[in-house]
Amino acid sequence: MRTQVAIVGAGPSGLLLGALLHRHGIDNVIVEQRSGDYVLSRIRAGVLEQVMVDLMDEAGVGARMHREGLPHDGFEMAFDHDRLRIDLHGLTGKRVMVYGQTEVTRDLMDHRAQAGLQTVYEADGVRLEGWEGTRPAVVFQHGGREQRLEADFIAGCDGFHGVCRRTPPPDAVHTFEKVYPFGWLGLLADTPPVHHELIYGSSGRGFTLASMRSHTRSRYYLQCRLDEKVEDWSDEAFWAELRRRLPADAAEHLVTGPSLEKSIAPLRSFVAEPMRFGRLFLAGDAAHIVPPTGAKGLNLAAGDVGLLARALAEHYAGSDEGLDGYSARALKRVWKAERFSWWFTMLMHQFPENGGFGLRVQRAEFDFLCQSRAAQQALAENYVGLPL
Ligand code: FAS
Ligand code: PHB
Repeated sequence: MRTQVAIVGAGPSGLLLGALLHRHGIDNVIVEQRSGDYVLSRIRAGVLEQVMVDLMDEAGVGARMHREGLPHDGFEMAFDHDRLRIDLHGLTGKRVMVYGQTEVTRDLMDHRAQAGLQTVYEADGVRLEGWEGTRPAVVFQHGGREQRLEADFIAGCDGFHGVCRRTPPPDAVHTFEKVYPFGWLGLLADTPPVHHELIYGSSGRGFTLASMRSHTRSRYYLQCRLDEKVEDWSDEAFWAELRRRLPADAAEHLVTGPSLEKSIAPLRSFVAEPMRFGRLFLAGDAAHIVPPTGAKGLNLAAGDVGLLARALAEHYAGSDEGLDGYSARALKRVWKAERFSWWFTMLMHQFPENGGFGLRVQRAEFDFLCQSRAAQQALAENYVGLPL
């Protein structure tokens, strides 16, 4: 098999890159280790920045997002029972789009199938060859035999646990990591959201996020200990704890119901540098992870993919300036999102190890946000997403 760009991973990064390359007339094949149903079953991000919305439109897959997505002009922060609305549109002129990653993935998969683009699902033992030279290849087992996909370039879009970042020699990859001492217990339910905008809450019992997927489907998160298991949490226990952590006037509107999905996600900040190794380019979670507090993970992945698609199009038009500058340019945006996601996580979560002083400093930061439009504007600019 041969193509121009071999993409490893059929998550949002790989699928969006494939769609953008197709728009530029660049042939590409995706090699994915799991089934399409498995990829669709993962419940993850919920908020899209304008950069992501624009890229979905550029890829020609934005119609359902605009039809069913919920444009949001702001969100709320709550410290115990004090609330502050961050007026994203008033402070930045921009808004965000509430539209689940599952739907983004579904739209991209449907587009890929309709365009007749090849995706190899359930590929085993994926490994990369020749990425240091000019004839890279992705080798894998499929249909009971070894297959070799030769390409001009390989895009490593295979997420945090993928093979691509682990392919170059360890001393060629410089990693930076911070692991947080808690996780997020998430629950999805067909119940009306508790509020028309997202509420990020910090209470003595821990962090809470009240989000949504539509006017009839809610997504909630509770900060939980790393030694907790999903089976420790019945639906009733989750709803009771959520009600205790939400501001009282929001909790009054809480509608409970059976969970459609419950999962615990660990939180980490992680960056691998550089994001290019010869003809191998990393994008999305393969290169970086942020704690989901700032709703940046999926959006950072989209930013990488937008830069990489343009750089590859320039290559085939005769210039390698974009490819040569890809890693440095992507990392500048990545580190700003890493900082914001870390800052917002440190502000909103409970860190018992920081004692009373830590609690007072968090409260002082919230009080300063309440009194300073400049501080709110800085938060809003980061939340709506920095320019590509
Ligand atoms: P993904 O991990 O989504 O996709 C990588 C793909 O590569 C997968 O399909 C995988 O099966 C495949 N793969 C892996 N190894 C392979 C191999 N060796 N060969 C072939 N294929 C391989 N972000 C937010 O903004 N908000 C959130 O609330 C949020 N919640 C999250 C919860 C969890 C549990 C996780 C893990 C992430 C969450 N994220 C969130 C971040 C998430 O949305 C990612 O940023 C997003 O999925 C990134 O997409 P990809 O880079 O495509 O990586
Ligand atoms: C979600 O709806 O899943 C979501 C929204 C905002 C975040 C994290 C997750 O910051």
